[in-house]
Amino acid sequence: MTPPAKRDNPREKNPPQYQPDMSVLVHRVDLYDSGRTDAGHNHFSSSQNQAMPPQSFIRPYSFEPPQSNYHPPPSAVTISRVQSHSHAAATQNSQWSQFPVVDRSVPNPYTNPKIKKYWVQRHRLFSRFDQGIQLDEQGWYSVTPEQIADHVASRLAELAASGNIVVLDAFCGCGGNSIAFAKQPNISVIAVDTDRTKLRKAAHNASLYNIPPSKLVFIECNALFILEHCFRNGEFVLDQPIATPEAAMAMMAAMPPPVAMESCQGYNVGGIDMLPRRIDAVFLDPPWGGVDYKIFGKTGYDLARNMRIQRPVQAKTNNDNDNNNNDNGNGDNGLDGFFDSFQSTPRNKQERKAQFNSDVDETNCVNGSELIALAAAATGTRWVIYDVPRNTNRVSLGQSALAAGYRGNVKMEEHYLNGRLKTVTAYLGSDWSSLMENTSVSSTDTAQA
Ligand code: MGP
Repeated sequence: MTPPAKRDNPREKNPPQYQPDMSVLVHRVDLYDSGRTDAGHNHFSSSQNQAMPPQSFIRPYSFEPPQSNYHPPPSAVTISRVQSHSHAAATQNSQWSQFPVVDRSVPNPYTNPKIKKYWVQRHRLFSRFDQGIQLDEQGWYSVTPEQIADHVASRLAELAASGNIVVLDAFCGCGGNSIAFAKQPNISVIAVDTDRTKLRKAAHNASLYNIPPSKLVFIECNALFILEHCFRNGEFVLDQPIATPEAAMAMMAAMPPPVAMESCQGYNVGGIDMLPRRIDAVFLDPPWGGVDYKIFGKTGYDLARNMRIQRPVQAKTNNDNDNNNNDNGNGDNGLDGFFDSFQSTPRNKQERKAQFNSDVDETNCVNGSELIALAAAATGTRWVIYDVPRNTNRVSLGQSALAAGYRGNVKMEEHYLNGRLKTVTAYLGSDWSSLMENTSVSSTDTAQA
């Protein structure tokens, strides 16, 4: 396969002669509709590899409690492309070669024509789609294709190697990633979403994969409340004394109203009273702002500037809020806002950029960089797995990781399906410097100063 074109970047010719605070290690994983997996593929030639910097340029991983006044400069981050030896061998999962993964045989039943591109890929999203998978329209565009979700879940299972762990899936949606995590023998899942109808669909979908109900619990709540108030260093703290009256007031103001508990296909679906005493890892697959995320260009999506997650909107009355409330934490109050971006007449790039996240209440949200800090503080392990847009600026990821307290290195895994970049996942909270044996500095992102 032809190597991807690289922009001329002076840092490639003159690799940095210092140890950066943070190295973003970019690691390509190739997955195919045939089920072939080529994890650790490196598309740079050996001559480029000969120009690689010494391993000592990468600091080992560590974590320091974040300081509120620390704003890491772009120069604190380097980007390196890595190849893994341990996963370099191709493997084959026969399941994927058994059915047409891109399937045009059944016409798209949805009235919205934009669903078509996802509809033909429905077996990629869920191999058991034909058994009755349920998705809402938002689910169609945001669910992680099953092969990728399984791959990410297997990476977390590897991290956990010696023990059983609990992962909090903060933005569960219709359940693609939660199901993949729960398939792993050593992972249990707390699946969170603000929208109960999504949780019901996720429970239904989990039942199609025969996930034992003991491994998967569904919580209706805004994930920000859980990350900010319910867990600290992995422990449940909502019932602990609160340090200051101000913190107590903030917590009380954010406290979600009680919600009903129900059983869906044997799975418990309810409120924060069902949270466990401990979580080990946080998985983040948040709303990126709708399908327009690509307007920021190939490497232009900045986590701090472009991602907005809405905090809970309070003070709803019983009349306008029931179990099916539409505050989905996306800043779009349900599907309407999102589908405006699907259905409105095409706008020029400038207008689309200006419109991006325009319906979010800027006084009541966190950005995609702050989200990392919240998740890191909630876990004891600092394991945070973060699905970010494929055009995420890698320097912005490195800066966000530094601001959250991470030092040394993070891994940014690029998932290619049939040779085409589909999704990107960042793994924070582990030392990846061992991946650096065959490395080329390949920084093409520029800091969004
Ligand atoms: P895509 O970019 O909309 O599709 O989403 P595709 O087929 O690569 O687009 P094309 O127009 O370039 O051909 C690719 C994948 O990204 C989806 O399958 C989802 O897994 C994920 N994804 C897309 N969006 C818009 C979101 C989002 O807002 N949030 C999350 N968490 N994932 C998303």
